[in-house]
Amino acid sequence: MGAITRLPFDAAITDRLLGQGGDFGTLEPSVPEKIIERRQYRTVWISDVHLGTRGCNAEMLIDFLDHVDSDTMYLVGDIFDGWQLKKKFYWPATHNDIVWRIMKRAKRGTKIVYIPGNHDEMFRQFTGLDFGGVKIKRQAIHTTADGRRLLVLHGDEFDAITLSHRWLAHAGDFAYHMMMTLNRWVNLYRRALKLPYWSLSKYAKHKVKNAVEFISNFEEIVAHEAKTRDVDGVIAGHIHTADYRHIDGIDYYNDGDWVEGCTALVEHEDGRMEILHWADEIAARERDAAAATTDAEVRVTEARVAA
Ligand SMILES: [Mn+2]
Repeated sequence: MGAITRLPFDAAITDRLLGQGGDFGTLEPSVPEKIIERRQYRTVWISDVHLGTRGCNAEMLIDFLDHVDSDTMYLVGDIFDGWQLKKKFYWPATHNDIVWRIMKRAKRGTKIVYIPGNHDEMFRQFTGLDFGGVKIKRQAIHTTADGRRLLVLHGDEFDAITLSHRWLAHAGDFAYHMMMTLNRWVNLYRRALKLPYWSLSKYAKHKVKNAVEFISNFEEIVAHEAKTRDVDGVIAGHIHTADYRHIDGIDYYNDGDWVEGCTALVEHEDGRMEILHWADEIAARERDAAAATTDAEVRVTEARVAA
């Protein structure tokens, strides 16, 4: 009976997510928004946030959203993890805070395009609609300031080619979740020791030959597809590996993820593209702050000596 009375997960989850007062803008975030001067970019791409899972690095993304602004922002899929939410509804306040911040910047005039991925495919049924300034699309063409046309898509469209068997995808999914759990524990331990954030899977991906081959296959297949579409380049997510490669005349970009890598792709005002590793950006900011404090202490000491 349970299986029959249960709502289809699409309806159940979208109702629970969208039904929280129906308007995230009226709720106040649990982590107050930092009102500071932000770095301004022409465009920002983020994907693979996996809201609704313990793996999501919400604190790091909140910090990113409070320090960076853009004219346009693309959410390149797997923003929510419907697969995990279906198993167990996990939704901490910080995950709400991210939705709140995205809706808030839409209200403030940032053009936001949301391209659902495979983990948030329940939003694909809303393709063509606009939720409070967030436009839902299946894919998009972005024109850079220097006139390049870039195809933006999540990238799971190519799973059938990159993974020949479905069970392999699930085995990969299991191994991935094991690795993410380990990654979380390693970093809780590192944080206790005041060591900087370290990505286990980033390390593993560079060590494991199969993973390297898989990533490189994906990149080539996506670039090849872009070439048939008569564009200058392509921007994807999905494989949680931020990268830029020039493949067969095509600019391939991947904006990475906010589970372990914590990366975003940004376009500067002149069309120059850059991958931001947010853990490194936080570390640099903290180093600068520490240096400023030391400088101030030195000045105080010098002043005392002078007096
Ligand atoms: Mn995906």
